[in-house]
Amino acid sequence: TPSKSKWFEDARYGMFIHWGLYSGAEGLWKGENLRYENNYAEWIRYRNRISKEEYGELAQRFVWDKIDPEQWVLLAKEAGMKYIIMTSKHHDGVAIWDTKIGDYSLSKLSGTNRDVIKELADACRKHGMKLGFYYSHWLDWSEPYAWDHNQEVTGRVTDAQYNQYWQEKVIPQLTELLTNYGDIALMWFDMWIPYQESIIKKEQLEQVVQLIRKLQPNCLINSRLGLPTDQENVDFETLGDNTFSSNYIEHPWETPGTIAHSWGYNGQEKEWKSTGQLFESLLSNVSLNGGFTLNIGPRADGSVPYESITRLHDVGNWLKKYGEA
Ligand code: JFZ
Repeated sequence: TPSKSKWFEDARYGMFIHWGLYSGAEGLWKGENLRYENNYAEWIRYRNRISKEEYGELAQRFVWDKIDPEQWVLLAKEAGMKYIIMTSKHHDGVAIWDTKIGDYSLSKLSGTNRDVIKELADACRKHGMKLGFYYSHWLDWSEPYAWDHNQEVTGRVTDAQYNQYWQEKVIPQLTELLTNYGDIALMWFDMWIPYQESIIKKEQLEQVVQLIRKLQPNCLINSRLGLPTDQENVDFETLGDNTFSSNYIEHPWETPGTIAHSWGYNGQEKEWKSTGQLFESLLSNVSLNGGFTLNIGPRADGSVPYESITRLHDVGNWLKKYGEA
């Protein structure tokens, strides 16, 4: 294993944070949550066919006096986690940082001068926490030339149109994320089909790899970028969510798992995993040479639900007592 992934293989346990405009919807739109193949709160725009403009109004629900990313870092530390992966742009296409690429960002929609990604990056540096970004490259429901996997919202696009989205949004936005926020420990992409079955071209994915290697040589890239794991350009494998591997895997790997059912905050959440289930994911992965990235979904005011805090503390207290230092 190349030494740049050593920290990741030692870390084993990290925090995933899903936080975006969808957090303000809390899993409901005008009292409704339409049925779909998944019931994820962060999919509300797609599921309920909300227009880009109306969806943007959710930015008014963010409570800036209360939002404090340092609290997420402190919670991760208490929980015994060694890295944080933050959603910088989810499928809804909204940039959580103050992007100069277009005006569809949380900062501009809210009319605030705050850049939550900057604040989080500063807090991570202060507390010695590794920081990575989730970036939805494949899907972007806010762009007519991007993609949703059923082409129901964005419509059918040509290869040339898709490449325009790629060159004019994906590459410049990734450049910002990899330039303006200090050391980025990893980039977590999210395409769960092989690129050959998608609209994405191999060259486009390789362009992303080259960009990351140039701007942040130590930054790790996960396998959901879409390129095969057995290649130079993927540094760790991301297995299907909430699944465990049943056998030892030599190369670095993790599974993402969410503490509830949704990844983003859902006010109607009913499926909280038990602390025992969380231990099971963590310990079985670690015993097979893998890691566990446990997701929380803070509210639009930045607060973390009590159900999450208690579970994180329970695991963290056990790690303090029995975990490897
Ligand atoms: C994706 C997203 O659609 C979801 O909103 C969340 O961000 C999650 C981390 O990633 O959902 C997936 C993708 C792949 C699998 C499951 C959920 N999978 O392979 O089992």
